[in-house]
Amino acid sequence: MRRVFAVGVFVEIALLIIGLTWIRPSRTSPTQPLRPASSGAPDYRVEAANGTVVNIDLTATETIQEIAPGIRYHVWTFDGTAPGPVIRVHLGDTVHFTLTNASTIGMQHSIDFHAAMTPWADLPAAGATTLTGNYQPVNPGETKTFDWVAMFPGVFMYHCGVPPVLQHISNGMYGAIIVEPDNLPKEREFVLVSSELYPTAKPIHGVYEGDLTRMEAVDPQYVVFNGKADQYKTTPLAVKPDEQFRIWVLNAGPTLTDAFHVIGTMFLQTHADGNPANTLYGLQTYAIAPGAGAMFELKIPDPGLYPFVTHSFAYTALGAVGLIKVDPQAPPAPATYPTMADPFSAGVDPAKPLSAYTGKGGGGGPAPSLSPSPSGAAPAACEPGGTKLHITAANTMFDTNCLAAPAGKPFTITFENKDPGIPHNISIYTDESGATALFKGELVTGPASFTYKVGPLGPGTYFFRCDIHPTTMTGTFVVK
Ligand SMILES: [Cu+2]
Repeated sequence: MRRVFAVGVFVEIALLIIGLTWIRPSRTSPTQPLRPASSGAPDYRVEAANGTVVNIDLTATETIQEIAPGIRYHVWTFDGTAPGPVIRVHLGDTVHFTLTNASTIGMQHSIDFHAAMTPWADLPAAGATTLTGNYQPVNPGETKTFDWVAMFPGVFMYHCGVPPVLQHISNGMYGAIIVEPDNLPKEREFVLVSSELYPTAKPIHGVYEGDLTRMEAVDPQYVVFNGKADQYKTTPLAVKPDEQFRIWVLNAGPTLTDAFHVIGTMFLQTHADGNPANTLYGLQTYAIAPGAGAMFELKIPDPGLYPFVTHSFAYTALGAVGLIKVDPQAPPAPATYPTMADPFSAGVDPAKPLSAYTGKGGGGGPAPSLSPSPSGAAPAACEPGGTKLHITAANTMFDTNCLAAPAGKPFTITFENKDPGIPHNISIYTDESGATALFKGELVTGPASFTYKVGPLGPGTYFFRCDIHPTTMTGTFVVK
């Protein structure tokens, strides 16, 4: 059904939204002083590191996110939300970056910073069969660390670059990094990351997966700001009349252009890719290509409601619309800078903490450990009792730590998930590293039961787990 933008929707039950995590880098080892302010036109870059070293850690993992009211989607993420956290550094800073791949589904992931200049791959040595380098894939359970220097100011995309990149980006593996130029005036700010979403026609046990065929055909079901359709209709961006404010916009795509427009006003200044050296004045609409950004300065004199949209109207109705509420009663702009108190949601289902899905706090708790869990390592032995296996999940635990099946015969596992709203599955791996899957079960969101059909396995002692809770819901899988 097409959702028509109408005044009536503004009075929908107010959405509770949570603030998207901002990465506040821990600043260490202040090194050289910032370079002297230049005279004349703004500089568009620095030549070398001249700021501080900032530590940025991202964890790639998959979880469930509400992408439109009632639509729960299996997102692939950085740090548990799509988009991932907004990263903010200063021009000239050195980013000491670490990517941890905590994939729950055995997936390789990687990082690509548009704000960096570093090789996609190292020059291959003679006879090398695989590429190495900063942007190359990281295996599940592994990390990669490298340094880069923020030499250009602006708003830039970061994303996973593992093929098919279309799939990794469509499923949520992107975010914005702001490289703050020197002497940026302090103002109220907002960050909007636009993207398309391509869920399958039907959910599996209440959760939609990404549909690669739709991604390839550019048949999005939702076009969104900050990961959830229409969220700023109910939670407008509030500013005061005549207050100059700033919107950083990053278009993550993966494929559509964001024709960014605010109905009822004009852009005082538009900075292509957010670089103050690229300034345009008095624009109505600005086309932001996939993988590009812009920074807009606005100042709206008259109180009222001003929708922001993509002016590609086939897509506006898919969720790419929100409101700027110009209101004398708007809360004062935060005194500290950068301002982070503005409505800015990653679209995570507010009814459930992120920890319900990943065991990881939404506020950035410890990343899930991928080392073999004590329970999985416990010597468990059980004997095959036929080809119809049963297992139950309740309170995020399995009711057994051992399952057994006869060798060389197909079998079924009837899985009952008693945890309301929590997805679990069962997958079988050759060992506790989870690197090689023998069977991967689809997610089942409780309360529900489902019977998996598993093909014949050779004799051996294997490992099973829930991929969403890979360290706490584990056991031994015996085939003999
Ligand atoms: Cu990925």
